[in-house]
Amino acid sequence: MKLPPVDPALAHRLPPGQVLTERFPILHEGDVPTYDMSTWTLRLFGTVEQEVTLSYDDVMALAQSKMVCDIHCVTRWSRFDNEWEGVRFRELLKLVNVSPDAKHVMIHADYDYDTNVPLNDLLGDDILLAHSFGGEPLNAKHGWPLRLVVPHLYFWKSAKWIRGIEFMTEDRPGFWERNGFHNYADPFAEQRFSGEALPIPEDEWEKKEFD
Ligand SMILES: Nc1nc2c(c(=O)[nH]1)N[C@H]1C(S)=C(S)[C@@H](COP(=O)(O)O)O[C@H]1N2
Ligand SMILES: [Mo]
Repeated sequence: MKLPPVDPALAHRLPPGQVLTERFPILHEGDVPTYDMSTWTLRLFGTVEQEVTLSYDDVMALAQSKMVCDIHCVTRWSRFDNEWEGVRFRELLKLVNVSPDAKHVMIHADYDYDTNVPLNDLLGDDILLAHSFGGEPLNAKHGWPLRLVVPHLYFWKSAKWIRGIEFMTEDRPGFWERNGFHNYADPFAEQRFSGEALPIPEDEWEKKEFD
């Protein structure tokens, strides 16, 4: 499918090598989890003074924020103006006393997914643990009940179905970062791979499920 060229007024928002879509592709490894929300937890651990385990009600009782952002997947699709609602990542820092030498974070998600992000990259207004998208609860395939959204990095860093946040003094690679993808993943710098380019067909994402 040939997509129309991007409106020149919006072109600066499209990173190099990306194609704009209005659809919302669904991409993940493994199955979509189902949860009993009475037992669902989000665990904050690692280099913290006290570990905390939050219930879904605990998460919903934290300050709620809305944010609109563009998203950029390494498989070359970008989608503009996505509306999210949830809890800012930095709100969590008030719950655990993070050690001053914690510089990195590992996001743990179902099933067996993880991704690493520098702590500094998670402190902005636009970094959310999102439970809603476009004014509706997230659907199961896009990460309900809770996903991270990190707009300024490729979308694999925005883990769906998050269950744990580990604060770390040393960096460690997550799932895609161990499998040839870039450790930091800035889409505007085209940081797709850690070494040689991996063979991802340019139209692969068009064959995925959408909604
Ligand atoms: N738990 C989990 N989160 C995940 C993934 C995954 O496999 N498991 N895939 C990532 C990748 S590669 C992308 S591009 C986005 C896709 O999010 P979407 O399905 O809402 O478009 O989720 C990310 N989060
Ligand atoms: Mo992805």
